[in-house]
Amino acid sequence: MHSELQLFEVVDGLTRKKSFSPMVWRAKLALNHKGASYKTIPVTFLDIPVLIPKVCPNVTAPTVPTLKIADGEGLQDSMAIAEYVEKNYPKGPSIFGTTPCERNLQLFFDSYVSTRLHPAIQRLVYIEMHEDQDADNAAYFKFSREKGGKTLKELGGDQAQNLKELKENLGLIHSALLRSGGWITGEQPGWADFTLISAFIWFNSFSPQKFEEGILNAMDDQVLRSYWLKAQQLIV
Ligand SMILES: N[C@@H](CCC(=O)N[C@@H](CS)C(=O)NCC(=O)O)C(=O)O
Repeated sequence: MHSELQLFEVVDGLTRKKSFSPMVWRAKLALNHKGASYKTIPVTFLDIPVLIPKVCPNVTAPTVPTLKIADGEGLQDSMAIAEYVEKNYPKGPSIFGTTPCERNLQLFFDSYVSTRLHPAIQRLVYIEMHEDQDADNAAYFKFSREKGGKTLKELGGDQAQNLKELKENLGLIHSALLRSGGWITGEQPGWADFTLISAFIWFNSFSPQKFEEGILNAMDDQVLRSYWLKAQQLIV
């Protein structure tokens, strides 16, 4: 059963090589952590609603990540995928920790990353995400994001303010890393780390310069840079 796992991941429309979605990366880091063997299926934004239901007909409102877990059966949602590998690959280190307390704190951290870092990162990369698409995917991206009436530039807002917000919200993460001296979850990385690293991958994929300024150089020490360097071993 395990050998047929297929992970749909969204890639940029220009090179079709850059896997950038933070939610896909959460799933990939969880699969890798458990040593699960899987194949990645790169798709562009426009491929998502066409290709995923073809392979996984049970997925009616497709998004990435989707993991094909059996013939015709897809599992949607990064958290559901992580839960699936945690349960089906009992060997190796745990993703969520071994006690309800560890799990709960990691989910709290997940919420912190999703609500305190993602919005500012999203505003910082709207333009670059659009620029890195081919014409059709660029038109889709612009149309879908501008539905609410604001242009991509307006959605991006004040870039200096976004960087300021990011820095403020990184403070607690920086303190946690300083205390742990390693991963957020201690000696082994876990779900909390996967959420943080995935947000960093997304940001760095579209704007290495703003990532350098907004994350790596946000604090006066090397804590975040060392963490990012350490995370490279997981990004495969
Ligand atoms: N909660 C879901 C989020 C899934 C989701 O929204 N994925 C985005 C990419 S990060 C997507 O598929 N977007 C398709 C689109 O924008 O057309 C998860 O964690 O997997």
